[in-house]
Amino acid sequence: MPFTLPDLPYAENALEPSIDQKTMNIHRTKHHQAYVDNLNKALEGQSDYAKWSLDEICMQMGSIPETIRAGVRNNGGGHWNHSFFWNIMSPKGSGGTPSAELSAAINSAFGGIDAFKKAFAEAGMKRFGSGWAWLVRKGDGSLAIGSTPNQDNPLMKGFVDVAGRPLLGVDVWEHAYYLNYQNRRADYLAAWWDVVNWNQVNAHFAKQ
Ligand code: MN3
Repeated sequence: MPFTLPDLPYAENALEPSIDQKTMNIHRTKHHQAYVDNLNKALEGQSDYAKWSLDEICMQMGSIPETIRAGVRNNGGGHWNHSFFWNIMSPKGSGGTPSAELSAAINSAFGGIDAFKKAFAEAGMKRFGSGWAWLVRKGDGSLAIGSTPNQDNPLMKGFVDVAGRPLLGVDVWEHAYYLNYQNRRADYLAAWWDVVNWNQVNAHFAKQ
């Protein structure tokens, strides 16, 4: 089964003013769609790997033959990251708050939610060029902040600095914010907290 573009769990304009409708439309129907199409192309005729789930593709990137790996890494990562990103956002006021369990883990790792948000935004600001910032639950259960270039993600063990299960992630490619914020990545990151779907982040955290 080829991969397909997932539906948004809310209306295209539902994240305004943090993320405007035009950005959301182009981001999803052009950029994300291109990752889906190019992932399918990269896996064409690769019956061994075409059966894998998107999670498996990311987690076992080292097993993907080098002849197709760059295409699978960039586009499989792009498909995974954007599918995840749409779901960890929700309209302002509807995303809930960090659960008691997640709050305790954040306090223990970062010294509080404000300190966490500051460190997370810093990871997004320091990512030079295009990439992502992540809150990750590592293999030992502890939380960490990481950032990845391009469309890499923390599932790609052996390819990234901070590996583990992503709980939260933000796209800091210019295509994610440039129409509305131009060069003001910090303003985008500040406004983005309004549309974080903590209920979904809690669910990711509880799964481990
Ligand atoms: Mn993007």
